[in-house]
Amino acid sequence: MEHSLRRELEIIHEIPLYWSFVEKWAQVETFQARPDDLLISTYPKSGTTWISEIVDMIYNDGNVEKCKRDAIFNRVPFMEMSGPGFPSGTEQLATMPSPRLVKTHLPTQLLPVSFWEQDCKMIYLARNAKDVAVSYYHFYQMAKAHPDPGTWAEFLGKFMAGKVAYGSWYDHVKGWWEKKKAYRILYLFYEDMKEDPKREIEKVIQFLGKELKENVMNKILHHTSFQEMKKNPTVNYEMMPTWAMDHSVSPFMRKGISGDWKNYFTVAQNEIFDAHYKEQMEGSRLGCRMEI
Ligand code: A3P
Ligand code: EST
Repeated sequence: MEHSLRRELEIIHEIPLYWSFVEKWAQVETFQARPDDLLISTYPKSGTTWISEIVDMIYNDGNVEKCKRDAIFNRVPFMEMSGPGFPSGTEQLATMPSPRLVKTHLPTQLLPVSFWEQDCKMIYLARNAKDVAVSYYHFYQMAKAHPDPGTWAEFLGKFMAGKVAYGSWYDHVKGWWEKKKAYRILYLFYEDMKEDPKREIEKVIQFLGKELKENVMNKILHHTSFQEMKKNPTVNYEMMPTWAMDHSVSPFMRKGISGDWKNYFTVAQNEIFDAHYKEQMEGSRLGCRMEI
């Protein structure tokens, strides 16, 4: 299975993506968003699963048992996902009762237009580029749909050039930052969530127009901590078949920290990265903290 799954990425509207997603692209493009959908958008490896579990906990009033009803990839379907052996995200969503939680990694220009037309609320979570690159490198190794990442140095080069699934991190975070000006988007940062999860969860609750009791907040904080999520099979992706993801190569819930890039970047790589970063982010007011 491994050999048939690991294939080069294909290009769709100038963005590299898994061949199996591209194959069903028409379903994505024509996807019908509903006004009460909540879209959770991220560049891969930015804490998608974490924010998804937080939002599902808020929707279920902190009821842990309800949140354990199914795997996260069924509770919060991955809209553009499709591949042999899985129902596609759009198929899952079509039969799902409202209000739906929808996961995507798409850059703004590839998002189905119905989300803009319906003026859906959206939460965008960004994480600093260096930690994303390190996390993505491990994900490429454990999730079998990816092309061989090569060495860390090779992968880092591809990441900087935007030659990875979902394309350029820089364009992704900047694109969503711009959309925030005209649409209902709550723009959050992984580093802020690590620093003060309660403060960030409060922002989410307010954005959703909900009110939660203090004891519910405490339950959410505990249940969505890295330690709890790592051992929770409904969120740690151990419910995915091992032919698709091999946690013995690298667990999905890997480290869950900020600043792990320091263990991977050489001094030279860091200098080159910083210079390239400055160039790419020139003129944008968006700032990510590389550590906390
Ligand atoms: P690392 O590989 O750096 O550990 P995504 O869900 O977007 O694929 O992101 C996965 C990354 O988020 C992984 O990063 C994972 O460990 C981290 N993560 C998942 N749950 C987390 C949590 N509750 N707290 C902190 N980090 C978490
Ligand atoms: C890609 C990004 C992401 O955030 C989560 C997942 C989970 C499901 C993965 C997919 C992915 C990458 C492609 C696959 C898929 C399961 C089968 C498919 O081949 C590995």
